[in-house]
Amino acid sequence: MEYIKNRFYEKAMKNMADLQKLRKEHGDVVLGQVTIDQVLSGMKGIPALLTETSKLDANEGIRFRGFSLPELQDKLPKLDEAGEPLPEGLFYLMMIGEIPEKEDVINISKDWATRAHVPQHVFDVIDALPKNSRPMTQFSTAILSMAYDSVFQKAYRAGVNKKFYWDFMYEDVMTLIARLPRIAAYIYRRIYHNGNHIEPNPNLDWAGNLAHMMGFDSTEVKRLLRLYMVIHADHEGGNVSAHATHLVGSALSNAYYAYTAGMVGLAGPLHGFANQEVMDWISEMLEQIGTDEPSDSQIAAYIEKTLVQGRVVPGYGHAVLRITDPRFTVQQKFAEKYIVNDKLINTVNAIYRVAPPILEATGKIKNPWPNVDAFSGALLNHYGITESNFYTVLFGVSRSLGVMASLVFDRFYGLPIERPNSQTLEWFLEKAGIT
Ligand code: FCX
Repeated sequence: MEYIKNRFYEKAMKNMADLQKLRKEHGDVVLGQVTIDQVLSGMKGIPALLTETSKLDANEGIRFRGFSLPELQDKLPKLDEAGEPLPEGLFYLMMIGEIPEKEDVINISKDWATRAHVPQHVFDVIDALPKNSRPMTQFSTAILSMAYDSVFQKAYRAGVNKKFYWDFMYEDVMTLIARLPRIAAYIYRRIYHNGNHIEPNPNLDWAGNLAHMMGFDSTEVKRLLRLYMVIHADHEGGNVSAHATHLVGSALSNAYYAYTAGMVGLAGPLHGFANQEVMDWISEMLEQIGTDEPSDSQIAAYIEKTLVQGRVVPGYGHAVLRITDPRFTVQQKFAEKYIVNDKLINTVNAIYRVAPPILEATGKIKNPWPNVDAFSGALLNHYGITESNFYTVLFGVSRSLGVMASLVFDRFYGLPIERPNSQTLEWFLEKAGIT
């Protein structure tokens, strides 16, 4: 499938002249001021990264190469018109910058199917871990164990010219993405189905095959996982998983190392692990209230209690967004379209009615609205994927699409090693005129 690589080259090459001009002739343009508050609040709002694949607007949500999620649901190729778009199409869009034809998407499916073979040693590594080690630990360890296969690393050691780095990185990225459904499904079947594994079906699409290997062959689950893989794929460059991948990649670490770094970041409860936390928090609430159909006032009281305990309400708030996350809304609409009267989904909707004013009233939470993680668990649960401590692995499989596409851009653009400046507390105090 060389032509996708060639198209990427042609498109990205056009940007190279602009990038070089920016660096050579406009490098001294001032982008803004940096305040102490920005540094001490996690570098929020500082334009510090170049990321092509998607852009997040605080008041509108994510756009992939200019397209919003509802636009992509309409425009990206689907296997059947009533279904959801294929994540392969989103990957094409992020890489090339154009909506693909159906043929392009099918070609990516085939390309990934031909690369999907996972070496035996990866399964051996997974099997060597305790069965009760966290799914994200097993997933990250498995990815790391594939670094051995990196063609980028081999090429680098063989002394390849730096202008060809991206080509080898592209090969690693495509292979890594292709293998993820098998690895994720292997971990799922190992932990929850006594190691009763299901072989891949190379005729299926990437997400469809993941559903199949996890043990779900219905149209409904395949449709859900295709949507899931699209909406979690990317959220511009500054989030923990994307930034960690980019940072580690900037040391010319191979794609397996860089993606593992992203995944161990995703495993944190303030990031991708929030999708499990939401489920734990809701079941704890239902258990304490003693019903699976809580009233709005019971939910309100539980939220207040959570805040008093100094805990976060998982699935709510965001470092950038200041509205209901469109990824939440897309899932809510999916539920409205396909699901009738699911008690857990009713509870998620009730929390959405009740939580924002309470969170807003704290006066400190900048975004009282739900994020992607507030809904995803309830949908998976509805279709029988009930093992919530596996959910972050699904997030991780999807996130590969964005962070790995970005890694190819990073090497194509020849972005340098990342090395921001750090200062001591004394320095900040001096700057503030306190000492
Ligand atoms: N519940 C309780 N307190 C919250 C909160 C929530 N949902 N969201 C923010 N806060 C608190 C912060 O903890 C912080 O408290 P502090 O001043 O005592 O330290 C204060 O409000 C200001 O935080 P804010 O600037 O609004 O938010 P941050 O950018 O610091 O953090 C996250 C953003 C997403 C980490 C935060 O809203 C949070 O912890 N949410 C719950 C966890 C979650 O859902 N994470 C998933 C996010 C995302 F979608 C993803 O990556 O998957």
